[in-house]
Amino acid sequence: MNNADPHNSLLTEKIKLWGQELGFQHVGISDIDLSAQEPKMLDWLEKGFHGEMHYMETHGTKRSRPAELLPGTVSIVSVRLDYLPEDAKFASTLEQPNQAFISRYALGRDYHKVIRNKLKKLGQMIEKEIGVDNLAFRPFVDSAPVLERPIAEKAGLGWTGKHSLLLNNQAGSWFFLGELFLPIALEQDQAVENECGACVACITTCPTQAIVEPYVVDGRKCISYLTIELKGSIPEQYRKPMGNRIYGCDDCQLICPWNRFAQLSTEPDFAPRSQLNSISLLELWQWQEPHFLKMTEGSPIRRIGFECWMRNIAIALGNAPFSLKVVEQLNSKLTLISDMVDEHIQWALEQQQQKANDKGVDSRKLKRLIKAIKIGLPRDA
Ligand code: B12
Repeated sequence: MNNADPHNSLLTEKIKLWGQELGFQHVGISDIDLSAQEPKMLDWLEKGFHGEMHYMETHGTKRSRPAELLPGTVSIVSVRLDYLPEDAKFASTLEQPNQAFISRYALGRDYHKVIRNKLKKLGQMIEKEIGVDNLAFRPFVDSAPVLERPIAEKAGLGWTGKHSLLLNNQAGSWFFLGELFLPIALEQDQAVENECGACVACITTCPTQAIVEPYVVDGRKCISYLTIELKGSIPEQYRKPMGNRIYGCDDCQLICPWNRFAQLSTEPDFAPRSQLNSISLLELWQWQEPHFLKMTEGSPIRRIGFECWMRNIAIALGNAPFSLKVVEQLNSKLTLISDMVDEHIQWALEQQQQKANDKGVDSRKLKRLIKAIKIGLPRDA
């Protein structure tokens, strides 16, 4: 380290260059002072907005005090990795209720591994440059107690949108964040201006009204939480608004005007796998557990496990237009997976029967239907 240059300007420049060479679209640097965020974070937890994401509360102030997580940390390198795949047409699946909608971020390889590997390389390049063995650096992506969005905001990667995600006026929000904690003083970047203005599109479009005030998401209401984080039964009031969203939700980003400027990902690992950008609900419903594990290998989807996957698809099938095929397929999985999934199948069958009634399905068809659903439904409809 250079005493004449306490902020290591040259090293800072090199880190940014190397970060871009490794494939990150934006590299920024901040200090570790998150004291302005801490009360807001504690307030969010106090209100219970984390629901069953107990990992959000178990680490105390480590999340808002980076040096408690990694002692000696004085600077944080924040990185942005765009994930919007080239074949971006699949948002149209939201209008096709027999197709499955999976969040754009989850179509390719698990981003945790992709970003962590790159950040580790960046740390090793810094180690080599300054000639220190075992430099106390650590890469983080999502899975550690780190306030990633506020850190990236301090590092100038963008501003916090009203949906609570980081937005950039040249890149929208379709990107992941990652950080490299470092025990070295570096030149810091400046935060940028908030450019949301009077726009409230993300707030009004949210299917479950999860953005309870500008910049604050009640996690318990967010479809992303309900389909990915929640392990048990999905509260009934959210099932219809889920539509065909079976893994995460992108509505607050799809509506955001800044995403007109989103850049396509150049990362081959984020290209859609297993045709998950264009696949029918019924096809997914027929996957047995070993097939699910095979098809989601290396994907973030695998993390939710087969039971929650089937729970989510059951709801989407309940939301699909009435069809005998759907009713038969729902029935065929009853008692096979778990009580929790059965309860969602029953709900889906009720939705299907309701739609059959509304459609005035003719008696011959209805007979076949009732035969098909005789194990599954209340008989009063
Ligand atoms: C928990 C979590 C969730 C939860 C809770 C969401 C939330 N808003 O906290 C759930 C499961 C719902 C979720 C959903 C999604 N997530 Co998420 N999630 C996280 C995680 C692990 C922690 C976020 C956190 O700290 N929350 C706690 C609260 C306290 O933080 P907060 O919302 O930022 O709260 C702040 C605001 O309330 C703010 N605030 C309050 N009042 C005011 C007023 C003003 C004026 C301002 C500016 C701010 C402000 O202060 C609080 C404290 O900083 C991060 C990764 C990480 N380790 O940081 C990823 C992360 C935020 N998620 C990410 C993504 C991609 C998503 C989804 C898009 C995935 C999907 N498609 O389904 C959705 C988007 C939903 C949404 N609108 O938030 C990315 C976001 C990238 C980006 N561009 O910003 C992250 C950074 C992961 C990553 N490494 O890339 N997520």
